[in-house]
Amino acid sequence: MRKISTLTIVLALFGLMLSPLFERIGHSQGPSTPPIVTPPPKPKGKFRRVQSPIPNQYIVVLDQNTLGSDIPSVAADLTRANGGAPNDIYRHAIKGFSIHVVEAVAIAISRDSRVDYVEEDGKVSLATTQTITYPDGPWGLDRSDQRSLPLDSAYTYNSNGTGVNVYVIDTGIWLSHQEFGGRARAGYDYFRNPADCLYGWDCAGHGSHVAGIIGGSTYGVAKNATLYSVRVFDCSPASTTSIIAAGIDWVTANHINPAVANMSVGASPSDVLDTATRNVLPQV
Ligand SMILES: [Ca+2]
Repeated sequence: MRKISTLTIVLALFGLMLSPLFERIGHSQGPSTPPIVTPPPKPKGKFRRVQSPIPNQYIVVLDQNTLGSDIPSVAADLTRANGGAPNDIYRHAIKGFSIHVVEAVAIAISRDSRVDYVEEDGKVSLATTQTITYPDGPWGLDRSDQRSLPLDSAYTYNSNGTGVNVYVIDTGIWLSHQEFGGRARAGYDYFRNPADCLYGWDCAGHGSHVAGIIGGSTYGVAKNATLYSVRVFDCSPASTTSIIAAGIDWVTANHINPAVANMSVGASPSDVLDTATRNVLPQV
């Protein structure tokens, strides 16, 4: 069972590479050892469980050829026939909707020919942030500009991210922080109304920390990038697959190129997150 501790969209590109199907061991000495053949994975069913499910919450993924404009009517049709009501609608990173129903209804919906699969909504947590004590400042910044060790106590760069839009899918950003110099903007906030003066603002700290690593004027890698808050965690370090998917969906539809998306979260394996991440990758 694979385990995802940190999921970063940029790095996820590498995670999408196919695992080798065959593995050979013990072939250099002595009698030859027959190759260990890993059987191909079993086809997944249309109702898919996750490691940390949220009871009675599901994400319905429709056939990816479904027109975005048809999704609300298909969702309404499916829930009228089986029960429940659509919650969030996804049109871009995935095609589908979230729903709060008992398991039997979710299973019934999964059997519809218009449905690709139904996945249990899952708990998502923030990656742990470790503070590194380093005599002359951030270790990561020093390390990011050199492949070989030892560290040279310097971060040398010839580009500062000017004109690049970075979407931080996280707890929001403390937009007025001096490290961001007015370059941080509210992009999306799952929890607050756009009219709220705190729309997109961070009340947990993680997203601001991440945004600082990316684009802080003193400690950031891209010191002049434009930072967009995509707020999918409220003031606690816990969220759900369906909410994260809503944030990725927004980035897929609304980003301005050239664009980079970063997501530093921990989640159990999820086809919904894999699919959404795969679909946002060519966009940013
Ligand atoms: Ca260095």
